[in-house]
Amino acid sequence: MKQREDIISAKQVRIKTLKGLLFAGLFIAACYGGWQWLKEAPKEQGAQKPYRAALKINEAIFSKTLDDGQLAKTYPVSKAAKKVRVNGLIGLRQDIDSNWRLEIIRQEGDTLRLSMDDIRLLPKTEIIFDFKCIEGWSQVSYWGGVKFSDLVKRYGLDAQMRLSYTGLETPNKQYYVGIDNKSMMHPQTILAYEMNGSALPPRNGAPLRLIIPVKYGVKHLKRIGRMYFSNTPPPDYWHERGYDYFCGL
Ligand SMILES: Nc1nc2c(c(=O)[nH]1)N[C@H]1C(S)=C(S)[C@@H](COP(=O)(O)O)O[C@H]1N2
Ligand SMILES: [Mo]
Repeated sequence: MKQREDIISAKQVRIKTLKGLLFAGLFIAACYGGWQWLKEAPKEQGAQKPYRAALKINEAIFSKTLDDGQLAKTYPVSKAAKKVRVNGLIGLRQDIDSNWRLEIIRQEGDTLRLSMDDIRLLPKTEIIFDFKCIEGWSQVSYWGGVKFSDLVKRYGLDAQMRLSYTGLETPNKQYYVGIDNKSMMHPQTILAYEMNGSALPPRNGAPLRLIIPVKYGVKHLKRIGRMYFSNTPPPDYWHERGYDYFCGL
């Protein structure tokens, strides 16, 4: 009898070991399969669909926080960097056209063309905030210009703002971004023509650049040439290279 019990338990041990191996095998196969699935999942706007889905969840959460009318933190002038970094010169490598105008495409075939003199007629706003680049640096900087929402009011762009997005591009179209209109209409979003109280230097985006403190640096397009409006997300340079579209803070 004793002997028989020993045989049974030895058998059970063998079965247990086999079961263990089987589960380990299945687990490894499942991990490998899951990884393959992620790797080969169809791409959506530059990222595998499952990753893009995760980014979309982020976007949903962060656009909610914006709903509270949240303002970016501001600083006293004394905290502003005297030497402002220059980062990203895509679309800025040619001379500024002396005939530059801000082109606002109200709709196809209807373009508003504003000179810097037209833009300076609007009330001037200043902001000092912590400018954050997605590459990991940040710097308190000081900008002056016009609130985008003031320009919308002055030129009656309400119908355009009822669409979901604004597209902005450099005059040569080499750099371009798309921005949700809720962020465009944020009270701290400005079209800037001054930095540290002086004329905006060419490499920081003269004659006119976007300053949008609720977004990472990538969206602060320098040397705006054209703006247009749509319900579908406009093409976005860094989004096409895998970055989050919303880029909210
Ligand atoms: N036209 C244009 N605008 C641009 C870029 C660019 O390469 N070209 N780079 C962006 C990035 S990634 C950052 S961090 C900021 C940097 O602004 P700054 O050079 O004034 O510091 O500009 C943004 N706007
Ligand atoms: Mo950046």
